[in-house]
Amino acid sequence: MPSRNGASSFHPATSEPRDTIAALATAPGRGAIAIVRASGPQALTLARRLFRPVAPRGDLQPRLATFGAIVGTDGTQLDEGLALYFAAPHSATGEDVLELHVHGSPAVARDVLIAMFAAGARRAEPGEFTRRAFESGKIDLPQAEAVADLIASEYAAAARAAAARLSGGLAQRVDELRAALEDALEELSASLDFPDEVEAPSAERLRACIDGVRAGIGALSATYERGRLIREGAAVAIVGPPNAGKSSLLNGLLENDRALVSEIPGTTRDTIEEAIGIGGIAVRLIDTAGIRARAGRLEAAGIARTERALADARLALVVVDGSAPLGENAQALLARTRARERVVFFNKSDLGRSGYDRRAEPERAALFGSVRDPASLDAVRAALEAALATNEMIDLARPHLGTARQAAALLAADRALAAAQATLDAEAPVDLVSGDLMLAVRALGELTGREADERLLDAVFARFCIGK
Ligand SMILES: Nc1nc2c(ncn2[C@@H]2O[C@H](COP(=O)(O)OP(=O)(O)OP(=O)(O)O)[C@@H](O)[C@H]2O)c(=O)[nH]1
Ligand SMILES: [Mg+2]
Repeated sequence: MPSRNGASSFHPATSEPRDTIAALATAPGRGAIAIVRASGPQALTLARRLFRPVAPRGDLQPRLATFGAIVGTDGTQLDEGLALYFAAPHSATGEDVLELHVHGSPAVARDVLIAMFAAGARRAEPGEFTRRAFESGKIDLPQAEAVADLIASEYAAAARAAAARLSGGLAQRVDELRAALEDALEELSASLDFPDEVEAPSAERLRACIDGVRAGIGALSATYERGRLIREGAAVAIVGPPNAGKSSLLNGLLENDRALVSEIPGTTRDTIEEAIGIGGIAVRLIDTAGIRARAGRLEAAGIARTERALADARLALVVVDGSAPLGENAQALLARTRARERVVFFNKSDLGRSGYDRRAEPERAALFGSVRDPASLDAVRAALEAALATNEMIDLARPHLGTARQAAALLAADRALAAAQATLDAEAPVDLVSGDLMLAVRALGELTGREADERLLDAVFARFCIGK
């Protein structure tokens, strides 16, 4: 059955008839509506038993919402709501699908689900709806992974990237690379089968093929690195001398009094981490103990953690007191963060500006303000956003990798091709590259799901929630 991408089924259909699965499709808890969904050959049977349309000719039409009563298997009315029926193969799973939209009470949703079980459905496993969509060829494996990522994404950038991957393209690109290798393999095997009639492909021909595929793999792999910021977010370490206002800045950016603030230098002893979204990107803000040269033992332990956080951070947010002349701790910290990516904030503008006015040339672009002024907080947010966005974005319109699994599959393919290249470099007989080419073909097939075995699929779909 052709999917919307024109790809054929990825997975051989099992010969045994499938059962019908059911689960709550909306988030658990109270809401305006709850949707209980079933997929499988019994979907229409469930509708006949559990749904009574109000209109006289209210029989369920595929893809048309019908209003009526939802009843238990004993005929008790559970709620009023909508029934939506999708006939196979024109549904998300490729199977018959029934959705019952009821009022969003956890009790009603649970009763409707139990009624579905009583009428013959079985509780769906995590990700089983999406898995059925994959197995019926509606989506490929990277698209299924994009569904999980889209649902899991908390910030706009990650959601947009997952949405872009949902519309496909990666599997097609990988298929092209795979097809090039399969062509070469076919030529090799024909020359082995019919040595008198078919000439073996030349080493040059194979080399060109492998080079081309490795270049394609390299381009795709680079998108994984570039997507790191979107996937994992960025760690931003707030560092500065004691009492500069680091914890106040963390609280201001979070709009929440998360960290203890006091006029006593050395208030923060341990690093504190909180996530916020800045410019649609997940940012892990890390408040740290103030850095100063002469510190007691406990404070020194805190400073050691600060140093670690600073070393690991994607970006340093350096906070100093700009109201007074800079002390030696501030000067030392500014000097040693000059070589790295950072945002410098001269704080406490309400108290004076002598520190800011006498700042050194490398700090000319520094921000000046007060954590008590919302405009300053906006300026810090904007500076963080600008610093994080620089050339770390992927082109969402082009195929790009989304998961570590996909990156690992590409790496495996590339390793096999590197080995094939080494064989050619050693001027060995060309047919000796066959094994490595086959390994590469297999790894690429695992990426798209065309050669995925049960274990791999179990691992992919275990990441999903129930009902998806
Ligand atoms: N007037 C004024 N006071 C500020 C400003 N920012 C912070 N403070 C005060 O400065 C003191 C220190 O603030 P904190 O946020 O605890 O400073 P810190 O950098 O986290 O200090 P340590 O954790 O000790 O390293 C507190 O009394 C704050 O209220 C500001 O912009 N203006
Ligand atoms: Mg603090």
